[in-house]
Amino acid sequence: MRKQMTTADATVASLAAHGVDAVYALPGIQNDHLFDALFRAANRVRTVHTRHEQGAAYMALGAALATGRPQAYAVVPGPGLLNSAAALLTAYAMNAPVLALVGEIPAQDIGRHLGHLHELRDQAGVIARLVDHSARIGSAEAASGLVADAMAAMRRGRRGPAALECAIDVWGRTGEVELQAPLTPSEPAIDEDAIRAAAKRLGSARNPMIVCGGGAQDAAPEVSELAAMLQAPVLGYRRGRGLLGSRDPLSVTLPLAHELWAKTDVVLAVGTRLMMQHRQWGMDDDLAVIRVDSDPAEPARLRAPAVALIGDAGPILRRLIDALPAHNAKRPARAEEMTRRQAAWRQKLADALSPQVAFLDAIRAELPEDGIYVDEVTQIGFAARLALPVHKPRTFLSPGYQDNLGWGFASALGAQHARPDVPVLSINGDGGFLFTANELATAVRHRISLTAIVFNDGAFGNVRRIQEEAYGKRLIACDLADPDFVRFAESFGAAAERVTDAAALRPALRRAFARRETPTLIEVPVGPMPSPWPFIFLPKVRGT
Ligand SMILES: Cc1ncc(C[n+]2csc(CCOP(=O)(O)OP(=O)(O)O)c2C)c(N)n1
Ligand SMILES: [Mg+2]
Repeated sequence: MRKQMTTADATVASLAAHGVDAVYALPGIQNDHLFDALFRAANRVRTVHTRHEQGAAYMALGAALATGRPQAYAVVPGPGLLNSAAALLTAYAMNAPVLALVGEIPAQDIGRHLGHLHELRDQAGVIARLVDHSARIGSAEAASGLVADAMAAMRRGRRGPAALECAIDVWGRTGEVELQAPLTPSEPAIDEDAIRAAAKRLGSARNPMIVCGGGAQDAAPEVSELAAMLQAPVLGYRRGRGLLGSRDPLSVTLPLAHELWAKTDVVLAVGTRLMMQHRQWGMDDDLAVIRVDSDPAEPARLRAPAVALIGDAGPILRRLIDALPAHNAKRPARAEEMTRRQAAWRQKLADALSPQVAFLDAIRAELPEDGIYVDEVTQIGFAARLALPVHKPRTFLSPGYQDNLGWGFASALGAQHARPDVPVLSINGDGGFLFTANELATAVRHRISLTAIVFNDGAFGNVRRIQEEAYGKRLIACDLADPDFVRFAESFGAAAERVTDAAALRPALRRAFARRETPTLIEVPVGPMPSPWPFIFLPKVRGT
């Protein structure tokens, strides 16, 4: 049914039709018509305004990661877009479905270099370097189809963000609009020969291993079934954590997987680049690699695998589960062995990484199993990647290979906004927290009950330790003048307290998780912490 409406109204109606129920945004004149449309659609799409564009984009990212559903943010062109760019880059690295709605100067002046407000030379070209799918909306009639295309692109092949630009005058133009229904992205047909080849390799393996990355997030039941059939340990590091819950004896953390690597004869790599294994642990011809990836270009990037299966992990693993019994050898149950090995590593890490592991134990004891932990580039974060038990998919959000300091607090805010039904915990260093601490105002304004811990060592501690160890203790650019974090948070209207050890952190977390509609900041003063890096940058154990 055709209807007279503006480009902005058509865009917002299409977003709503795709299940987008929030737009994280920071307004400005180029997008005034868009906000007018958002005002009219307020009963279907909530507009969450932030204090900086990076906050808006990180909130959309956090919401996308926590829900697995597409999310959107809106910013003005030029500085607005560039302020959001680190988050968009991170969404790309994390294959997260984040749609950027970006304003533009008047349509007829694009490319004429007149110097309009917020003009960015070749903005479309800049955007095209940041995302795989982008377009400029040119009319009301085109808007809905372009939203549907962008939504489909974010769910097709290698997942990731997309962007739509629209000029200031085009947002307000009207036309006869036919709303485009959501498209179903086509999946490549499953390669049955490759399934058989993979089933044969896995079936005859003596020491198989499964490695999961972010691309396996929606295939947790299949991973767990395959692990049991193969008695294969499952490694999820960072973005693959929680796919096989940490209580399962076959769920192993990074150092234990490394310990098992030299003897592994077949590895099933699901939605992971397998970067550490290729570049650090080593590969050789005695190890058959089976790759499952939605990006056809990915499996052979580092080394041609024995078998590549291209497409969505869930259906591919389901086919593998069907095909495996015909080829599967009998293997001894490995639960006892893995439990023993994992316990040994737990002790080793607890001894070596103190006080980090004690803080993580306190966090795990209080954060419910379906609560969401949001990682940061900080000492407790590095240790969490190795030692925090994770029980469910999408409950451990870690920023992928960008590892960008300061992503955490605003992303966690988006996660908590999109999942008000579970507690979300953001951990931060004093350095990273001040990247987006201004969004405390957003948390208070929109009544988002996020809990954030700031581990305060008065330093870019990671940088300081590297300088101490590798540069003869000469220190530059790593000491920090910090605010009083408790008074700082309270001045925004947030709840805040300071605790000095892991025992006191537990009741503080309990109080925080019980709060509704009020954010909490917990400051934990800490000293320098032992290095996690010997447990992360692990040596080569096979190949040349
Ligand atoms: C965007 C970005 N800039 C710089 C860095 C480099 N970097 C890594 S850790 C770190 C210091 C972190 O300090 P803090 O947040 O206080 O954590 P701490 O190491 O003290 O626990 C820096 C500057 C980075 N990872 N990302
Ligand atoms: Mg610090």
